[in-house]
Amino acid sequence: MILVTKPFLPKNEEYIKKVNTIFENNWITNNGPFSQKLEYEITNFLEIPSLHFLSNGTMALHLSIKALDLKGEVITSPFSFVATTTSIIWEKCTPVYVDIHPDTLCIDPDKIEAAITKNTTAILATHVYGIPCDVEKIEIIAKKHNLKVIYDAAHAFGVKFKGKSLLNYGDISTLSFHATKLFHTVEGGGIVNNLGEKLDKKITLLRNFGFEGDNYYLAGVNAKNSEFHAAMGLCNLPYVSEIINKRKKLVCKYNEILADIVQRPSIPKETEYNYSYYPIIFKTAEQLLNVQQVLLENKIQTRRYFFPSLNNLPYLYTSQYCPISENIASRVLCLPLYFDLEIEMVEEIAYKVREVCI
Ligand code: T4K
Repeated sequence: MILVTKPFLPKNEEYIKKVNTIFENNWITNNGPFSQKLEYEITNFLEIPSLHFLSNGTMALHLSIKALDLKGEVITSPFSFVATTTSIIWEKCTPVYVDIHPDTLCIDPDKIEAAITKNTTAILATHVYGIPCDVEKIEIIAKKHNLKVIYDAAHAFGVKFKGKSLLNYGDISTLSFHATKLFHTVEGGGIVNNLGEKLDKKITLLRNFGFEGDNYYLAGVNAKNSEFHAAMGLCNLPYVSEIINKRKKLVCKYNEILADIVQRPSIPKETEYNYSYYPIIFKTAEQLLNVQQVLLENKIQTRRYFFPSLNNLPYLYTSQYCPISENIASRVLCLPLYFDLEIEMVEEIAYKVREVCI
């Protein structure tokens, strides 16, 4: 079976060497030396102010909402992984969906202002597939209406926009270091805070039950990660550029074969992209289902990232209409893309897709 993705793994002995050090240190979690080193290395690698290493990308979203003390309505994208919405709901805020732009598939900034009410406190938008949201327009709107901005940047590790890390835009960006991501720590996530030291301190407390020594400052949670996870991150980080380059080659090959028959989201100018997924948009949902079935019969797994459009989740209190997102979500399919994938496999997959479509 060719899977839709496959975790990158470093050389066995590189990881074992780090595990041996963990055994020697006898320090296995709670902000140990590898966790601190990983935070330092990622901060340097991505050129960001700092990184809070967390248990996963979902906790990164939860802690961001808590840290900013958000209440009321949070404007968000209907086209994302479900965690973007569930974090808003778990934090007792109301998700208000603003439809996406049909080219980038990110929230459409020109539709945000119409959704702002007196209860709106923030915008939580996803750089879906690592494609930058229109961060400049969003910043202007947020400033005008005094809103906080969180970017769900789970897919955006290594993406640059206008020469700087995409994570440096907005008040906070959240990352996922899940096994399926191009950089991973098995399970893991991160917060990049652009609002300075005071908020950094709050996030550090929130991650660790809200206490320090004998002082209990606020109601925190356990969102720490372990030394074993950090060790995996330290092993994987040096490969990130190679991983992105390989993905780029695979994506170019897919594009070469498929460009004239399927639609693809567009990457804004001045973006250094990371090739984190390979989504294609079919003419109809029926065509998508046909292709998916044929590929499956040929032992090729694909995924409907992201379906359904989140505004249609069955547990929402109100129904909100996002026609573009609903339409795209019904027609978008991600093809296999990962470091170990051979160019010949990409050719095989892409020609199968072609066969069904024409
Ligand atoms: N925000 C956004 C925008 C996100 O996309 C995500 C997560 C989050 C927030 C939350 O971050 P985390 O809390 O997860 O850190 C996957 C991932 O679990 C999830 O991290 C990811 N986004 C989402 C888009 O996809 P599934 O349920 O599709 O994963 P799963 O287990 O079906 O894996 C996909 C394929 O990968 C498998 O068919 C085979 C392969 N695989 C997977 C694993 C775990 C392997 O070969 N080996 C493995 O160990 O959710």
